[in-house]
Amino acid sequence: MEKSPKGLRLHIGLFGRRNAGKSSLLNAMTRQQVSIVSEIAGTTTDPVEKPMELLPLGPVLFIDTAGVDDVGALGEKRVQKTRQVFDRTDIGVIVVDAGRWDDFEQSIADELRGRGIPVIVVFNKSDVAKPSTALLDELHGSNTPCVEAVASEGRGVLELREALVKTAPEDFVRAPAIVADLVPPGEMAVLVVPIDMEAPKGRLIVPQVQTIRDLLDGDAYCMVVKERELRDALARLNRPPALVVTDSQAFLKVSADTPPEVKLTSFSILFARQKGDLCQFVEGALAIDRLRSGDRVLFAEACTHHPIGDDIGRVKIPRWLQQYVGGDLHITTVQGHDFPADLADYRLVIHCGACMWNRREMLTRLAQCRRANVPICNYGMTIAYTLGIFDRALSPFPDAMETYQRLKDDCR
Ligand SMILES: Nc1nc2c(ncn2[C@@H]2O[C@H](COP(=O)(O)OP(=O)(O)OP(=O)(O)O)[C@@H](O)[C@H]2O)c(=O)[nH]1
Ligand code: SF4
Ligand SMILES: [Mg+2]
Repeated sequence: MEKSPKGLRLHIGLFGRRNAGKSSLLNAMTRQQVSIVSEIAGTTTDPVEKPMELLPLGPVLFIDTAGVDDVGALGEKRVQKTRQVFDRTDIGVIVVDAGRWDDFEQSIADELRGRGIPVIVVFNKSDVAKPSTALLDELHGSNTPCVEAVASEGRGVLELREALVKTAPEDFVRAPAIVADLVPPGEMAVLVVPIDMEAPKGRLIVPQVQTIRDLLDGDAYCMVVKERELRDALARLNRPPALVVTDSQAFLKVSADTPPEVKLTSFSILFARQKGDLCQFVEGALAIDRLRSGDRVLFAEACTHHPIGDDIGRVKIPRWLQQYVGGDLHITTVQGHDFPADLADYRLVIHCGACMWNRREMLTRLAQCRRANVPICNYGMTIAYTLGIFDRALSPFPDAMETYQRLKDDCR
């Protein structure tokens, strides 16, 4: 969990006056007693660093600082140390004590902004007092994300996580490879591309093209076949490919035609990893087992294409899912950037591969689902799960496999 070098971590500085609840917020975010909390102002004297994996963002480093409203000789040293934290902060979180925003908070905000560091304001102790509307309006006016929290009770943690995902500089939301890390240089991947009614005329679709490009960038190579020719094509190779990637719709046939020792996954799962968080989708897949007839399921597609015939998101997956559940589900479909603000009614969200989106948008949706406590899965993983080939489809991804095994064991 703490394998990433410190330099690659997103550094999140927690600033604010003494006793505002900075240490309480850090403990709530990490769900550990990392930093000492007390009612005595000035408890934290030196910056406290805590590396953690903040899903879905990745490795981060929280830096809890001493309250910088300190005065006096000792205070000055603390102020100095805290100010040094500005130098290594990628995102500054200003923790506000019960709505109190004075020159002091304003000066931290100015300093951070002056350095080009994005700012998030956490209005802590919102059980005691809330910020004024005028202040909120002003902060919204300057596009500063604001979060209400009661850190001592863990409230506001998910909202802060979401704000961090939205605010993180682009470099930190940079996507992992599509496939190049799974196929070493000089090795081959076989891509299975059905040419059916849904295939556009005269070209391949974006995920297929991007996968080919990523393999070439990684000095690997590939063979592209339709599912009918796969068995014959594999038989011609004098050594097995490093990976087979199929369109999800051909999963069953491709799984049957690919020798068990060859790793197999789908384009949709590759993109689920690149755009989002496979482990959260694994949790979502396991939620399929808890679905009951009549439950509401939200299907979300990033593109606004017109569905045709046996459309994957409109017809096929709903059919497989209902067969698996053994009853009718109440299915709603949304497209494009429309996504319900209130997800509470849904038992599961099933998302397309989001290949046309940037990672940040997908991560924001994942954070939204997590906050609403609604599981989310994606098309490819739902198909693999309902068809009973989930283990196989996850075999190239050890982290996701581990999450799957752990959650399965927890369910027992
Ligand atoms: N009512 C209420 N109390 C809180 C909340 N968050 C923290 N506290 C309490 O406020 C006090 C100070 O919390 P800390 O987390 O130590 O504050 P800090 O900002 O780290 O303080 P220094 O390290 O002294 O700068 C403790 O008694 C906490 O239990 C909250 O949301 N509501
Ligand atoms: S973004 Fe979604 S709907 Fe659009 S092509 Fe990719 S997977 Fe399909
Ligand atoms: Mg503290």
